[in-house]
Amino acid sequence: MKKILITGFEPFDKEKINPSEEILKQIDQELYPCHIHTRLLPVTVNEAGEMVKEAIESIQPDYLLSLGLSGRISQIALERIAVNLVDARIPDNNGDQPEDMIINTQGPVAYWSSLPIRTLEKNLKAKGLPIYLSYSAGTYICNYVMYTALDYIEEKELKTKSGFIHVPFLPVQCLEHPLRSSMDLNLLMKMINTVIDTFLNEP
Ligand code: PCA
Repeated sequence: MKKILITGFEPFDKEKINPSEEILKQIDQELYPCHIHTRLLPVTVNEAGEMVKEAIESIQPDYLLSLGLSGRISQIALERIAVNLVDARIPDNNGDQPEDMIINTQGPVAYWSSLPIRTLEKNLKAKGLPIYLSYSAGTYICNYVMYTALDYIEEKELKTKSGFIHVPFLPVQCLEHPLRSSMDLNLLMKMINTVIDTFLNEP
């Protein structure tokens, strides 16, 4: 049976919830003919990278899907690229705010997502889900986790395919952000189900 690791993040930046954490809570492992592992990551430069590496090492998943919130998007963003940089716009949950921090001084400038992006795009659009291909996961903790995971997989020569999806605010969060877009959790769960199906249908 295939092994899929899905990560989400704790709330950050004054938010009380993070949709990526709510998605992890809703995942019903019984529904899928595969092993689903979930990990909730802290929004900290110090810990998040180490935690994702430990999870990859202990689980050795076929797929790693990392999820995070972007309050600036109105559609689900399939991230295509992770850059070797942390340049934090706001402090993380430890109060750290790195500027121009190279994640791995020996590493490449960027990694492509190794997920089947075009198949995901096709399958998600076929389900009527509003998604787009994104060419920047930012320079904060989400990009940091995406880069760190791909770099670790490369270093250890693992077969794990790995990538990142950013999701918008949940509707309740927009009470505090009236001009921002949101997406219902049911739609986000439809997205997760389609992504998992896509992984399971890959050879
Ligand atoms: N989003 C942030 C970090 C945690 C999260 O959910 C980001 O886009 O970097």
